[in-house]
Amino acid sequence: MAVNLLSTTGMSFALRRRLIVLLATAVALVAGLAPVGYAIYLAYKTTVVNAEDNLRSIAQDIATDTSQLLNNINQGLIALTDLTYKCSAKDVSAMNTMSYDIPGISEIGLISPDRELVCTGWGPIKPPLKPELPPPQAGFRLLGPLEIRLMKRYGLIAMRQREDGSEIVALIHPSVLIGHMGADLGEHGFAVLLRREDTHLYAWEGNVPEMEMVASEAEAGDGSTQLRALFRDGVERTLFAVEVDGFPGIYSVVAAADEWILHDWQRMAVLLGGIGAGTSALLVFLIVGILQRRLSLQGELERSLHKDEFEINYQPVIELGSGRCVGAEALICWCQPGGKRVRPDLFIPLAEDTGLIEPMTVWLMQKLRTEIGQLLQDDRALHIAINLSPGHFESDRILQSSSSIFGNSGILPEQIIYEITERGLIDDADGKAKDIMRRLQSRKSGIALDDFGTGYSSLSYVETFPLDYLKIDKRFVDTVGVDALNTGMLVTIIDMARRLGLRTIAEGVETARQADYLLSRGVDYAQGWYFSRAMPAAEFIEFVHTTNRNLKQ
Ligand code: G
Ligand code: G
Ligand code: MN
Repeated sequence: MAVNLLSTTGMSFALRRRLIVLLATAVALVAGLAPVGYAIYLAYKTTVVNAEDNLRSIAQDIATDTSQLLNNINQGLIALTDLTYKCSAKDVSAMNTMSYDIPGISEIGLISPDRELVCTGWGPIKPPLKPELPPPQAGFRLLGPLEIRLMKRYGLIAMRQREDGSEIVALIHPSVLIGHMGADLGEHGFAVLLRREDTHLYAWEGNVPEMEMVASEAEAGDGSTQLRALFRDGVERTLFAVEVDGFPGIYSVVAAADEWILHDWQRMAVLLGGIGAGTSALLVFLIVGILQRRLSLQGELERSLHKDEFEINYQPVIELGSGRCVGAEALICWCQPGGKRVRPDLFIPLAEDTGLIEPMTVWLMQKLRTEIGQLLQDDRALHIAINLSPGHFESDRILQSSSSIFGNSGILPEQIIYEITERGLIDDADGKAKDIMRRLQSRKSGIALDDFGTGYSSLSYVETFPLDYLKIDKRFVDTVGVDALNTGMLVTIIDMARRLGLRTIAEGVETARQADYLLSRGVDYAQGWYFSRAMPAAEFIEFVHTTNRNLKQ
């Protein structure tokens, strides 16, 4: 019977499944990565701020140290104002003492007004040297770095002009400054002194490439200037420049490339990124795993319905007074290929959630029509009970499908009992469910309340809905002869049903004692293993015949 049962579900299952998995994966990725992304962003901000503070304070330290050093040298040169050109022993000794006393000075010399080096701490220079020097200039100044040929090294020269035009020069070894600049600034970082007019570097460490262009410049407070500059080596650097106090135009400059500034952050980002990726992967794994399982069960359910892999088991219902079989409850059963049977309580809730329950019930009605239609025609006293779900009461479709399936099947509407379960809550604010039940009843079908006493609104159901039967749940039947207190509940339920004019069906009857007790209390019908298990149609038909034939004899 290949009806298109899937027409109600719209989009193809495979497509929907892929979409859901994709969506869940995206959600899991976002949930796992977003917090980590934010943490990485915050860490980035903090790292940059810290690194810049660090660079600025290095530049300031160097400026302070340099200021002190140059000040000392300047003071020393001022103290030597009465040196004579004679280069006497006294002159030489004064120069020597000075170069020992003042850190940073490695040599002192005297340049005559006609630009000749006449005297040093080593003694008179004979004949005098004529070094290449810039034109004289008043006060203190700094030159260099110049290559000092004697030493084959670079040095800085501090000069101070005297009133007669002569100059005292001090040779400063740059290592003094470099010592102050020993901070580790990474492969592309450096610390230098810089003179504004000629952008000349006074002291350096490593290779200092020429600056190509300055991208931005900002006063960073504390008298320091922050720059972003591209250099000839193609590396962009952040620089801080601080003017050396007391020596206008001379700057302490430190520079570092991003790789140094972001070094710690990069390590942290890798770590956090790993954690985030791990979390996401775990989430994706879990969510997709759960979905796959659920979706695959759902998918299998849909396919099975197509392939007619379901069966109906009929559980006989016995009239307690006479022992007659008055019909059966139709229970759907999922018999997977390979003989595996799946219990309804595993797949019915899924079918209810996915709306598949409607085509399943349609299938069940069609199937029972072919299987026991003849039996029901032959014995008009027989009933068949069909389980409905809360979803069935949200639209008129059950009215249409039942009348079209049973319409001219030979099965009379009064032979059908619809069971509504108490487990799923029917919220009937608009009276829709009640209306559907009334219309089923107007065809003379019966309405039974299933699982009575197991839900939270048993009494409100009884009050709200137009019922014909009450099915007493197995757990009350189980109390017979065992649990006096709850037998009280059983008695109460039976009495209540009688007062409301409802016929009673006891479920899960397993012993003769239970059956006798229920009969003595006036229960009308019973089903359960004491009478028979649920069974396939052919066996059920046989069961009806033997049970009822034996009674007639
Ligand atoms: O005896 P068994 O374990 O098969 O019990 C089946 C349970 O599943 C019953 O509680 C019954 O309410 C439910 N069930 C069985 N068949 C159907 C069906 O066709 N539709 C609905 N909605 N429920 C069913
Ligand atoms: O539709 P309903 O929810 O009443 O389904 C009854 C459930 O109880 C089914 O799972 C069925 O297999 C089971 N059942 C039916 N009769 C007996 C019985 O006598 N004893 C036990 N233990 N289970 C039963
Ligand atoms: Mn039932």
